[in-house]
Amino acid sequence: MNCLVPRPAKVTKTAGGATLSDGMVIAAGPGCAEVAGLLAGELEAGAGWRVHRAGANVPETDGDVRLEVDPRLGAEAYRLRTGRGFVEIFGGSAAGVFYGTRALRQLLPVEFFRQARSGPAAPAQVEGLEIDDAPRFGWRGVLVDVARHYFPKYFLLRLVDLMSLHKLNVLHLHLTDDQGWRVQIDRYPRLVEVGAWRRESPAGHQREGRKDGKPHGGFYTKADLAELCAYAARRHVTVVPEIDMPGHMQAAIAAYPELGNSGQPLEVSTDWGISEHVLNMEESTAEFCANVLDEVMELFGSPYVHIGGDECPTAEWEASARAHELIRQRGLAGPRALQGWFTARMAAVAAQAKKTLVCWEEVLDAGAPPGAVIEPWRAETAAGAAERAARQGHRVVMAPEPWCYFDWAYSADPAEPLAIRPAISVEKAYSLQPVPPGLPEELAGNIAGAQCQLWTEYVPSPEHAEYMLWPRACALAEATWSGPEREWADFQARLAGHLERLAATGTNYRPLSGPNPGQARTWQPGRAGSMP
Ligand code: TNX
Repeated sequence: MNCLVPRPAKVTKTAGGATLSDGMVIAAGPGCAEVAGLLAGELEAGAGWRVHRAGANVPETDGDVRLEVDPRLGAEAYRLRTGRGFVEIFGGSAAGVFYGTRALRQLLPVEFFRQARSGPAAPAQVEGLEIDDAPRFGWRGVLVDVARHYFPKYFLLRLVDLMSLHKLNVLHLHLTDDQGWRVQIDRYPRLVEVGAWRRESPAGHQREGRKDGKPHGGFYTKADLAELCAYAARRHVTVVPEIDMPGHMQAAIAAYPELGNSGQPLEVSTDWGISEHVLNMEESTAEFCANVLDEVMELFGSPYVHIGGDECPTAEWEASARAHELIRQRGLAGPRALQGWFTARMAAVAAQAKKTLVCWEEVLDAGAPPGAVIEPWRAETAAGAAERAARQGHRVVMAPEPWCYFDWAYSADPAEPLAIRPAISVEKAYSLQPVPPGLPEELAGNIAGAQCQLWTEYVPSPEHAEYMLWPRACALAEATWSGPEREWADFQARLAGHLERLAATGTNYRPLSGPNPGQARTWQPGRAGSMP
C-alpha cells in the first residue's frame, strides 16, 4: 500500500515499474530545472546517490526521472507514471511538476527522508502506478503566530519543507501582536528596538495570573524575511505577511505612544488575551500604518497582504472625546465605523501596490473593502460570515476554530502539554469541510480554501510547535487538497506509514496514541497549569 498524503485524486496500478539507483539521471524539460535541482539534492542527500541532470533531449532510459510541463494540465495538477521502467512526471506548471516530485518522494524508501547517509543506498523499486492528481482548493494554508512567541528562522525554513511535502502552499505569518513586533521596518526602527521585546510572559495558563519573570523576544531582519520568501517560492509556498491592525497593536504603541489613545506610555503586553489598547484613528496613525504596509508589501513578493482586523475593542474610542470628534468630522455612524474607515484606508494602500487584501471576518461588520479575501474563524459565526462574505463577492479562506485551531490541545487527557483549551483530535481536523455545510451551492466557488492556525500563546518552542502542527496539518493538507470524501480508517492507515517519514526528518510530531513521555506536560517544569 502506498502512503501518499494528501490522497491523490486517482491512482491506478499498472504493470511494470521503475528502479532508481546510484548514477540515475533527472531529465528536465523547459521550466523544470529548478524542481529537478531540488529533487536531485534530496536524493543525493537521502539516498547517497550521484544524480545527474540533463535536458529533456536525452533518450528515455530505464531508471531515469523525466520532468515535463504540460500546459494542458491545470497549473497545480500533475500526472506521474512509473510503469515503463522510468518515472515520468508531467505538471501543468513548475508547481504541478513539483507536486509530482513530492508524491515520488513518498513512494521511495523512508530512509531517503534523512539528510545524509554513509555510502549509496541500494536501488529503489517503484511499483507500476499512474497518478492523476490536482488540488481541490488553491489556498492550503498554515498560519504561524511568531508574535506571541518568537521562533528562530530555521524553524520557519523547515516548516516550509514540511508544508511543501504535504502540498500546502500558503504560509500566513502573523508578524505582530500586543505581545511582540517581529518585522524590521526601516522607517520606524523602534518597532523592533522596543516592540520586539517583552519583560515577561504568563507562566501556566493566563487565568492563573502567574508570570515567569523572563524576558522574551526577537525579530526578523528584512534579509531574513527575503531569504524565507525566496526559499518558500522555490517550494511553491507563498508567504503572506500579516500586520494585525487596528487592535492587537500594543507592541507598536509601546514603541510609538503617539499611535495610542491615552498618550500614556505602555509596555509590550505581558498578558495573553485581547488588549483594550488599540490604535487611535488619527490621519497621522493611518499614515504610519500605510508606511509600514508599503515596506512590508515591498519585502514580501506575495500578491496578498493581511491587515488582520480581528478583535478590536472600541472601549478606548468610546471614551475618547477626540475619537468622537473624528467620527463627527468624517460623518461616521459610531465608534465601530472608525475601524471601517481605517480598513478602507489600508485597502487603498494595498490597491496602490496591486496587492490583494486579506482580513479576518470581523471587518465585515464595518464594511469589508471590495475584492478583499475574508477569513472566517469564530466557531459560532464562521459559516455565517463565509456566506455573508461570499454573497458580497469576496473570496473566502476558511479558518474555523473547531477544526483549524491547532493551538488547542489534541485531547482533554491531562498528559497533553498545556494548551489554550481542549481539544481538536487528528480525526476532528481531518473532518474539516472547507465548504461550510449548508452554504448555498452557487456560493461554493467563492471558497478559496482553508488554513490551520498555530497561535502560540501556549507554544513557546519549535519542538512544541511541531508537536501541535503534525500530524494535524497532514489532515488539513488532505482536507484542502483532496476531494470531499473522508475515510478516516483509510487516512489513518496511510498516516501510519507517512509518520515514519516524518520521523526520519526528525519532526517532533505527536504519535496517534498520545504524547510520548518527553512531550507530556508532566515533563514541562513551570507549565503545570490546567486547561479550562
Ligand atoms: C483568536 S483568530 C485570535 C488570536 C488568538 C486565538 C487563540 C484571531 C483572528 N484572533 O489572537 O491567539 O484566538 O486561540
